[in-house]
Amino acid sequence: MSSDPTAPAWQKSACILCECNCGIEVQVEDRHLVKIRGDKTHPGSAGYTCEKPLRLDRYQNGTERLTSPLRRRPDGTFEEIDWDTAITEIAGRLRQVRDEHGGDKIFFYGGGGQGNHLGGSYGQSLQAAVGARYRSNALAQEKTGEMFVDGRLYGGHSKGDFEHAEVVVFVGKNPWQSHSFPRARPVLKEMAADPDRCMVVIDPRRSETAAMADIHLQVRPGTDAWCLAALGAVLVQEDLVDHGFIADHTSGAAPVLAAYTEVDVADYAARCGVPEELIRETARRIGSAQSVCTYEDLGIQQAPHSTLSSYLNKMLWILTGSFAKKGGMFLHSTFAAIAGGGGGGGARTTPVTGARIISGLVPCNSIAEEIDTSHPDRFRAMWIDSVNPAHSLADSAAFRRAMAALELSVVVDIHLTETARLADYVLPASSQFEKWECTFFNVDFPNNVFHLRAPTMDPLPGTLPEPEIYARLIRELDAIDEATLAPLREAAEAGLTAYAEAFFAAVGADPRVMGLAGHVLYETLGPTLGTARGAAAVWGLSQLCVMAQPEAVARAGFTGTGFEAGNRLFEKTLQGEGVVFTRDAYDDAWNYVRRPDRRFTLEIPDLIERMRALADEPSSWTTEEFPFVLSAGERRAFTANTIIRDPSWRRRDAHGALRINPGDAASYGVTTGDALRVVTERGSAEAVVEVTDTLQPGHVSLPNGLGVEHADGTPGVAPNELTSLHHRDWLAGTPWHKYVPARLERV
Ligand SMILES: Nc1nc2c(c(=O)[nH]1)N[C@H]1C(S)=C(S)[C@@H](COP(=O)(O)OP(=O)(O)OC[C@H]3O[C@@H](n4cnc5c(=O)[nH]c(N)nc54)[C@H](O)[C@@H]3O)O[C@H]1N2
Ligand SMILES: Nc1nc2c(c(=O)[nH]1)N[C@H]1C(S)=C(S)[C@@H](COP(=O)(O)OP(=O)(O)OC[C@H]3O[C@@H](n4cnc5c(=O)[nH]c(N)nc54)[C@H](O)[C@@H]3O)O[C@H]1N2
Ligand code: SF4
Ligand SMILES: [Mo]
Repeated sequence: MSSDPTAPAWQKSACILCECNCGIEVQVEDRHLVKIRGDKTHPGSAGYTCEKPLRLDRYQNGTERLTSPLRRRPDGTFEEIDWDTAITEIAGRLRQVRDEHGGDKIFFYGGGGQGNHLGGSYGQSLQAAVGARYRSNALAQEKTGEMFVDGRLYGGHSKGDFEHAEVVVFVGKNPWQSHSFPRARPVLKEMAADPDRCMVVIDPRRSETAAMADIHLQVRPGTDAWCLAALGAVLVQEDLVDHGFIADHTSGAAPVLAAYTEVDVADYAARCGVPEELIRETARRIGSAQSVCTYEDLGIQQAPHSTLSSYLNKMLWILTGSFAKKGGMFLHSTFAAIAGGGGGGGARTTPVTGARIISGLVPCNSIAEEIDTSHPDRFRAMWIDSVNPAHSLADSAAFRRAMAALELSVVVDIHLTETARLADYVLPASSQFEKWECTFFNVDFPNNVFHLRAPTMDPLPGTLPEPEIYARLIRELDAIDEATLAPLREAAEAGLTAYAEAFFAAVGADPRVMGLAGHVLYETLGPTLGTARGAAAVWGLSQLCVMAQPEAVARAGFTGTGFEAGNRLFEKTLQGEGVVFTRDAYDDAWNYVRRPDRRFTLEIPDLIERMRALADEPSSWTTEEFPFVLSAGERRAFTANTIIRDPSWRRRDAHGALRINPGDAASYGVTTGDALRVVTERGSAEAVVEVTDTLQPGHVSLPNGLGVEHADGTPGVAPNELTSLHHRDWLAGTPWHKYVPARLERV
């Protein structure tokens, strides 16, 4: 412990590099995060961090920051303009698109990354102000298939109690590197060390997690649907099903069980390349466990049959009744929704191609097709905040063409990204350590945690926090009249109790207020919050959080009549520390099942039909021309999407190597450090090779987040120069980033 009285104070914040958002403490000197440590008092991470945040300063200081709004000149270069000009011109052009083509032609993409969702609350107000109807974000290239299944089965988001489960199944998930649940590495180590517990990993690659597992089902890439169907079939055919659970808690089980009865386990095992006996042994272990949880991620969500695989994955814990108990799966409370809800329901489709919209999100692979067309209903303008779609969406070239076809594009970012370089206007945001911030990745149970972070330093001159950017635009658009705002401002002066009465009365009187809620809160409650003005939206979210789950919030200590509990929760979050906002007992997971009878609805006819069709479908999509499977976008020790652009941040794997099996490497006469060319139907790129027997023959992988432009060079391959739009899930439209048919060439 340093007791140096001249050292800067430790300030509480959170890591922004993955959705865990581990609590950290930082010391700031001269705008730099000079010291960083895990925050032991954080209720979620309890002092844990991985190696990635230790040089987090490079996020905001490793790359030249944007410090002025930019406007594209006709010749494609940018000129700096002042904020007033930027706001007036952008508002004018948004109005023009709305008046000529309709507000629904203004498409919103992003609104938050791994650490910053607060700005998105105000971005929603801008959507309402211009009458937008279509939006999306990265979830629509990973989670929408799972959201569809979750929505149909029980209407909530499921997660597992990995810390206590007897059997854990990771399906296309490498938590050693990618985390995604609190204190992932210690939890994995405990599991691996305990002979009474069993870790199963389904992954074509011997990932770091697979290497510590008790059972590694090393499937052939893209064949998980067969593997998962076979596991479920053994449960059904060997009668390892929890019939009591099925009878008491589900409906529509019969057609599902019937479909499993038909599965030829030996044939499916052969298709996925896993010995039949190992599949049977695994299913028996799952079937005999007191508790099972599963975690599926990109290995199936960005691969063939992803939505079907999600369904079959969830059946493993449903058939064994591993829900709402210690070590099992659960549904949880939410502080605020990160997507539009109603995952399984709704029949909305996109205006041009008729793609299915899930949880309110346009499938990412459809975006370019909804813009770059002569169809009269095409999107004409795109608002892009906290994302880098020119790098992260499949087929970067197609996205670049789409951006060029837009009448207006605006990017809000802290850096001049690949996407920003293509925009008509670029607006410089303050970094996540320069403003109030939070995320809505609050998915824990039985105690769920929300963390509103205070700024650790002033905004970089020239930048603005998103709440202020959106407020200025919405004012310019004249979206709400002073007569509505003035009484709310007055009520806010009288305190939160008076404000709550006045706010909800205003919502009742004028439904537009709800659509513009973030903005209205910023304009009326905001001024009473001083430097925390950007946190005004959290007051509204706190109130909704209490209304949605009053008992669980009360158990967390936020009680009172009327709006009191919500006001207390809000005041607590303003302290800038992680807050347990709901407390549940395991059994309370049933409260989050959104069904009148609190039962799971097991039958999803489309998916059962596709499950049956597996029997006769091909289980390989490579060709003679493209015989390899490229996994484009693996999570490694030093990758974090494109959040840190400075290549010196990376302690290992500086070039973002192409991993390849020794036999394949030998056949091309290359060894570690040599180069190979990867060619796909969309593009080609040269990559430095890393020979490793963790990959099976015919399977190569590249990391995600590389190939970003930086003054010190652009190491690695931008993966989406190699991916195609048409490789996508038949139901959710999610891309096959993990299954890109490719060939290799000597260079
Ligand atoms: N270090 C680091 N951590 C991160 C991120 C990061 O950029 N870097 N990003 C965060 C984000 S946004 C996300 S969404 C998560 C993603 O987290 P993960 O999904 O765990 O990440 P990936 O490494 O992309 O993919 C997981 C595994 O899928 C395997 N896989 C490839 N093809 C197949 C297949 O056909 N079947 C199966 N079963 N497995 C397959 C890969 O070998 C890999 O081990 O990570 C988060 N955490
Ligand atoms: N081929 C392939 N493609 C993939 C994947 C893959 O595995 N393979 N993974 C996919 C997945 S799972 C994901 S989640 C996406 C991630 O890709 P994106 O959704 O595009 O997100 P990021 O790369 O994290 O980009 C975040 C952006 O936010 C900016 N930023 C940081 N802080 C702030 C801030 O405070 N305010 C604002 N306005 N901006 C800020 C950063 O500078 C950066 O440009 O990529 C997807 N694309
Ligand atoms: S697990 Fe994620 S949030 Fe936690 S320290 Fe590592 S990168 Fe940051
Ligand atoms: Mo992601």
